[in-house]
Amino acid sequence: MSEQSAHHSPLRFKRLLLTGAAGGLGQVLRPRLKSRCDILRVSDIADLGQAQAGEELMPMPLQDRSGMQRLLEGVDAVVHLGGVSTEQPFDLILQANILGLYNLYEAARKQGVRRIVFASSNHVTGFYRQDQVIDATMPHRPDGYYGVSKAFGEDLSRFYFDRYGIETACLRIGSSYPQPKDRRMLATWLSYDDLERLVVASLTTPVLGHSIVYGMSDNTTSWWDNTPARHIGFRPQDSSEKFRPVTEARQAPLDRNDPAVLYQGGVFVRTGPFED
Ligand code: 15L
Repeated sequence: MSEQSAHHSPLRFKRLLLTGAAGGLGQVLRPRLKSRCDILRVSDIADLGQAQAGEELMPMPLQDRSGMQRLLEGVDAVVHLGGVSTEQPFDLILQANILGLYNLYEAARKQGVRRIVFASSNHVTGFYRQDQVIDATMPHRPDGYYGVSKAFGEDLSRFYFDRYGIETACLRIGSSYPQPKDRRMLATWLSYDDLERLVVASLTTPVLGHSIVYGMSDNTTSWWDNTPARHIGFRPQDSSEKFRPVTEARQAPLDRNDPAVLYQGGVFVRTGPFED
């Protein structure tokens, strides 16, 4: 198969690793990724349930450095959703998202894994305002320790690409749920089908390099310009617009002095404090 024709085909991997497989988006992607590979290795520290056909269960804390080496052994590519996914005290984030990410990339380097799809987050740029349209070339403005840890992940993965050629797609996922939960999510919503499209495009595009892409559906209101990531070939097919009437009716009028209304990160910009 030529590199060109591989671009949009349902490329089959021998073994894919999905971390965070028991989490919200891990549960969504687990069956969908299984159809793209012979063996899906699934990992988490939470309960993974029964192994389905073609699955290998390998629970592993991201902090376990030697365990992470075993986790990445024999793997063709990784979809890394593992770690802390909300704002939390720094020490929790440090273990999973900073030390854990270092362990993952060191394991990838030593085990010869050449491509990683990393669940970054829109909270890397959460302190841009909701009246700004930004793209991935603009400076980070994290809205908490969680956003800072994802910014670290984007830089760490760039370093592993520049020095070792390990390709990474940093997915700055917006809000991936069955439907938007509030007005903010009319801009940030990513449908599950578009999430799958984004992950599959990131896994299969012939030349990924180190790329940063916002994970959002084709929403009418949008704060993010994905032009710098067009080479990935992600073309969202869904839109939050059909949920606008019900979403707006459910929510009280917005208080424009509320930082959660002003800034793209929403309530994340005023979560905490966790220090005394
Ligand atoms: C995230 O990064 C979180 O993982 C998720 O729980 C959502 O809150 C999302 O961002 C969001 O910004 O809506």
